[in-house]
Amino acid sequence: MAQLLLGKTAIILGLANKWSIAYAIAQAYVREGAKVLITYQGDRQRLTVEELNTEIGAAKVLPCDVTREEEIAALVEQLKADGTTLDIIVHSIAFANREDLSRPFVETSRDGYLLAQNVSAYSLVAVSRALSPLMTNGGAILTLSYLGGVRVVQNYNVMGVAKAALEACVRYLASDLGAGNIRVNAISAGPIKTASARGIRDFSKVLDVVANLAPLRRNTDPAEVADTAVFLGSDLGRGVTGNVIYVDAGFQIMGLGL
Ligand code: 1JT
Repeated sequence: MAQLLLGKTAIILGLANKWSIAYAIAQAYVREGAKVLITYQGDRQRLTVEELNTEIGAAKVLPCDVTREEEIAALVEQLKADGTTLDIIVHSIAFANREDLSRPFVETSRDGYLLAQNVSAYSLVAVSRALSPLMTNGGAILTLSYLGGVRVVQNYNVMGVAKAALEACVRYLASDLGAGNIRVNAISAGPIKTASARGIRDFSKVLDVVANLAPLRRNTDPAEVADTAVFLGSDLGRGVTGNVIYVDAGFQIMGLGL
């Protein structure tokens, strides 16, 4: 089959380890012929991501902590210096304090709330503002969301509020950037056992409940999230912007299951 991203350059933010959704997306993008750039957060991640890249085959691995404006600016300068233009930006970044994903939501501290918003939602705005000028030929910006942003999902708590903000950011960014033929969308993935999710209380139970109730009677595979990211990043997605596409084995449609 023809490669869907041939001739396109994509930058992928949020690849931390081989369980990262961003890792699956990077692999799918390379498979589809994209030139892939990967960023890592902080010196501690550098070696890990460079080693992972021996399997991925991305063209470049660059530093960028999205909470630091100076690092975002340095990334832009680096890309400009290399004469790089971008077609696709993948934002696959979220963070909240562990205790904020177990205690009742009403207990969320101001610091915990702002941290989740800063890393998980505002970073999309910061990255879009800085990098969209490199999308001289139009482009696609993608982020990852979760159902907890629109429904109450026990324990998702402050991350749910951050995902609600993130999905609203997608709509406002889509409106602003549409004139430059830049599309902005989110993929709302079913729960996936990433390194971040691993430590969460009852996460295995979450996976079991979802697999039992979802129309497809199974959990979500990162590779199928990645294939939707291929679609949205490719010209096949050219009419889609400001949207949230569910890749969740259908779970989101269900009301009650017995
Ligand atoms: C973060 C974490 C963002 C886990 C995340 C996340 N987005 C989805 N998940 C998985 C998840 C987590 C819970 C859940 C359902 C899915 C952990 C680190 C911070 C960022 O509850 C039912 C709690």
